[in-house]
This record gives sequence, structure tokens and C-alpha cells, in this order.
Amino acid sequence: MHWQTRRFLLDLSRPRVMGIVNVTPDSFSDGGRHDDARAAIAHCERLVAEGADILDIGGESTRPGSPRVDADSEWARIADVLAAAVTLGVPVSVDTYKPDVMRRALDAGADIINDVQALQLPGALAAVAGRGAGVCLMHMRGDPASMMELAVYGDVVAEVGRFLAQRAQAAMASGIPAGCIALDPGYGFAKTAAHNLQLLAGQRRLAALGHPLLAGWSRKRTLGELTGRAVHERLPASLAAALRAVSAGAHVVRVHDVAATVDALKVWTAVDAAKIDFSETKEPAP
Ligand code: HH2
Repeated sequence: MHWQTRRFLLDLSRPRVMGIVNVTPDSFSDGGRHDDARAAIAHCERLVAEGADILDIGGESTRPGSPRVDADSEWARIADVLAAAVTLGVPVSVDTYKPDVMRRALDAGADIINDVQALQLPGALAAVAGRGAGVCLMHMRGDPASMMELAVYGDVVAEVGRFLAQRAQAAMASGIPAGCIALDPGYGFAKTAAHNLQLLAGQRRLAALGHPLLAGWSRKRTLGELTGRAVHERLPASLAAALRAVSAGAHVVRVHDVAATVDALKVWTAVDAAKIDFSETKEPAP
């Protein structure tokens, strides 16, 4: 499988790592750490050196209850970071649900638009269609203020799958090529810990929709609930979740801790390669 982005065709025959760059004062795990452009650019460089296959730059936190930011302020946060990131040799994604920010990001050379609202805002499909960009369509309900009240499902895997299939159809109907579209279950968005775990257990059904699948478990609250760990103590839990996501069909994992995830996936893929070698080896004579 491949994911077509603006400048790069990503080969997904091995799992890929999307490194998170939050240029925000208030993101749930790294708020304020890279909120001036210089620090954020240095972070981009570091993540690429650590082996990130994609950078994902965000200028507004989606943490439950976080304040909304207007398009001009969001753009002001990310513009210089994006301009530097597109020179680093990897595809650059911009995490935004605002059509105005999408347009400006694409004008500035972004390769992917990562939208937690799955291009549902008026004007979002039109902002992306015809630009050759990759898109990531994520499932959520409501907005960060209201989403946890909307965490009510019968069969969470089926409902998320139906939503993602509908949004992929809408994107294709607006002229976005199928090969540009990745899907994301939206772990932690309008979902309880039980929903997140059910979704991960059933994630293969979402991979079967035929689009690249992206999974974002890094440092999320469900991992804190399972382990009792504070947000900066969740690396082992995040690695376990990333590997489970890949084994359940995820092609891209969105993470804060790139170096550790790259190492974990190197071991994972080495075992897969060894399986092929062994299948071709004759049993030794008894
Ligand atoms: N999670 C977050 C933000 N954007 N995009 C996709 N496609 N999938 C995700 O799971 C996802 C996402 C939340 O994490 P983070 O960016 O670390 O925090 P914040 O929203 O507080 O900046």
C-alpha cells in the first residue's frame, strides 16, 4: 500500500512514524515546550534525525476543554515552522480543521492535511481538493469541549468504520484521489478508555476499508488509566500501544517519542523479515 502526498509517495510496506510538533502553549503532553518557532524548528530537525518519516505540525491543542484559536493566530504560530520543515526532506503534515489554515499551509508547501474533523467544516473539502495533498481523516464527535459527553456507542468499531467510509466517499466525491486519503480511528476523541481498547482490538476492520490507517496513542489518557502513570511516564505504554496498532493494521503511528518508536518498529519489522527467510529454509535432517 502507498499514501500519495504532495511531494512524496510514501511506501507503506513497512510501518511509518509521524513525529508530533505541537507549536502550542497548552497541548496535553508537550504544551509550551516548542511554542516559539525557533524551538519548534529545532524539534523538527531532531525528530527527522531520529528517523521520523513524516512531521505533523499543529498550532491548536485538541485536549478536552482547550481554548479555540482563530485562524490568524493558528497560522502565526505555525507559518515559520512549516517553512523550515518543508526543507528537511520528509513529508510535512499540518494538523488543522480550519479551511483557511489548510489553504495557507498548502500554499506554503505542506504535503498533508491532518484534520481531526475529517474535512467536515464548510469549505474544508474545497480547500484541499485539487491540490494533490495527502489527507488524514480522523473520527471524532463534537469538539474538544463537548466530545466526552458524546462518547456513547453501540458497536464502536462499526460506527467509527461507517463514519470513516462516509468521509472518504465525501472526499473522493469532491475530487481528492483515493490514494491520497488516510483514515484514523481518533483514539481518545469522544471515546472512553473502554471504547479506545475495543477500537484497537477491532482495528483490522478499519484497515479493511482499503486506505492507509494512522493511529495516535502516544501518551494518551487511556494509557495513564491503564498504568497509573503521569503523562511523561507513558513511553513504555505508548510503545506497546503503537506496536499493537501496527499489528492490527496501522500503517502510520503518530508519536511524540520518535527515536524510541523507530527502535521498537525496527525490531518488529526484523522479525517479520526473518519469518519470510525461515519459510524458505529446509528443515535440517533429523
Ligand atoms: N491526536 C491529537 C492531535 N491530532 N491527529 C490524528 N490524526 N490522530 C490523533 O490521534 C491525534 C491528532 C492529540 O494529541 P497531541 O497533538 O499530542 O495533543 P494536543 O491536541 O493537546 O496538541
